[in-house]
Amino acid sequence: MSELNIFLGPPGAGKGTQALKIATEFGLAHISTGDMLREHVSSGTELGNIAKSLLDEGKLVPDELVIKMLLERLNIEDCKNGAILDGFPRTLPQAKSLESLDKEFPVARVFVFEVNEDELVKRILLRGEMTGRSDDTKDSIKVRFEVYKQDTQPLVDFYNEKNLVNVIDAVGEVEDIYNSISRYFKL
Ligand code: B4P
Repeated sequence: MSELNIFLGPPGAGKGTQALKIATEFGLAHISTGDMLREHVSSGTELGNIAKSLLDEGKLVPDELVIKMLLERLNIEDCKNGAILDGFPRTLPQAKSLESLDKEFPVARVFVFEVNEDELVKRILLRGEMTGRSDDTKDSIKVRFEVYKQDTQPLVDFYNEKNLVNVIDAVGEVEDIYNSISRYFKL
């Protein structure tokens, strides 16, 4: 049995930053669907060609494609000790796809990152300037926030009903936020 830990939160909330640290410290696989999709785009795969314009516009890649990609990833050896899902699920159908894996890959914890919108915009635009990431633009941010509210935020209720949610105040020093998450892995 390999436990899954879901990192849920709006764009720029710091899911990727914290997922990398937690995965490294606790020997878990770090699965970022955003990173995986960007790799497909840069290697020009069929999935990458479909995903490119959606990513740039801040829209979600179709569920069936992301679910297939994720399920294949979970079969890789490094997931045996458990994994952090960074940016998956982002929709109800994606969350339901995990329910069918419950015996082998149960969802153990869900961390909901809370950050106000002004701070998110600041972080994302700064990252855009520093890395040139093609979806870190004003137009795309607006769409990404709308998509988050409509498609992803309902997952908080979905996992609350299962008593799996831990809310994380994700404003402040990276190290302090890390400490508030890592304590759940030491219980
Ligand atoms: P993601 O790659 O998941 O992008 P994100 O939500 O913007 O990033 P994250 O919250 O991880 O922020 P980060 O740590 O980097 O998704 C990109 C796109 O891929 C989506 O829009 C969608 O198109 C597609 N996609 C991905 N998954 C999908 C799915 N399941 N279904 C369909 N489509 C999918 O932090 C942001 C910035 O803040 C960084 O620069 C960081 O250095 C900084 N930062 C972090 N912590 C900070 C702190 N405490 N204080 C100040 N700055 C901080």
